[in-house]
Amino acid sequence: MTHLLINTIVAGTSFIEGWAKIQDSTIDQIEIWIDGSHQGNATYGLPRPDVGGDYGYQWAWDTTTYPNGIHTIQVKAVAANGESAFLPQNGETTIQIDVQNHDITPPVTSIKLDGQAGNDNWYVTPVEITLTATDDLAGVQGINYRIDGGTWQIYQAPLTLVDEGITNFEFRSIDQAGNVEPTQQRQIKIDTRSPLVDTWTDQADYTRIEPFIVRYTVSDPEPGSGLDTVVAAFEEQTVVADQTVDLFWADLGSYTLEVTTGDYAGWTTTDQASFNLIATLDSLLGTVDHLCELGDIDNKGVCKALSQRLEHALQKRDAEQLQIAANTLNVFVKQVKTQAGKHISDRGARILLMDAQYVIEHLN
Ligand SMILES: [Ca+2]
Ligand SMILES: [Ca+2]
Ligand SMILES: [Ca+2]
Repeated sequence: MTHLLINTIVAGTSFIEGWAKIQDSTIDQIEIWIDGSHQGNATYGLPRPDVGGDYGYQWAWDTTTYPNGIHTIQVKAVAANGESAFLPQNGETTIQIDVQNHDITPPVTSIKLDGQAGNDNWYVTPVEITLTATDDLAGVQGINYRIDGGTWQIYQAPLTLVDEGITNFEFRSIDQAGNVEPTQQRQIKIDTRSPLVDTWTDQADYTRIEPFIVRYTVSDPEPGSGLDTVVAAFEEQTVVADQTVDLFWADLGSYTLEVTTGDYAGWTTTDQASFNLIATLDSLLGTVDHLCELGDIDNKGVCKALSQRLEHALQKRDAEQLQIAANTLNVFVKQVKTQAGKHISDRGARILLMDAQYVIEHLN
């Protein structure tokens, strides 16, 4: 009544096929039973000229969804008149099939990175790399990795990456069946070094008639994450390198330039440089000249009188007649006070008196 063609060991998709017919009725359906349960119905009505008609059936069995090992197959023909029977093959209605699927799936490797995280996906410490692989069937044979396109290495234990900068880390596994995982790739960014900043002043002391030029250099050791921010502050004013800062109206005293720079990983470094703003007889003379240019001393006669007084003090100082120089400066102070708010602006008088007092105290 039937002929069941089947292999004894199968893998992947296998076909259960044969033929069936019944006298005095027609076949309604061909049921496929595996391990005692109805799995589906075969296609029936395929040409089988060898048995005289379209009595063939076929069922595509995807064995990959079944565990490896022995499974029982039964084929049941159900007729339109209600009769049904398990079809025999060589006298047996139950066929034993050994499913042995080949492993065609590569392993999957996962990566774990341990290090202290900075900003922008940078690590600020060396990074320990742990690779683990799992395989569905045959089992993992090995894990390989390589660094920046170098030679493939056999992974044996967690490794510590210390390379600064951006490292291209690749990894993959192979299973016992020889299936190779597509290479995975991970960028690992390490910056353990703070940026460098050096701030300095061209002179230890400045007078108000000298330009103060902002000086600093910044860099991030390479390879590294690179400089993200640079903030240079001079007396709460934001400045940039090589900028000239006008000190003309400033108070005498100590001044500090502070520069802070940060890299993309999050490291920051600060450096400071200080100088003193002082006055000298020469700077006082220059200050009078500048006040006259600015119009803060608005009378030529006053300009001339003040300048002559200071030149006199200079001569006496150079002659080491310091007391006379000091007396001359005291007269200068009186002249400034007399003209303050008249031919000398208030702000002009303020710095002249401040500087004259400083010079008197530092005459020697
Ligand atoms: Ca596998
Ligand atoms: Ca850095
Ligand atoms: Ca410095």
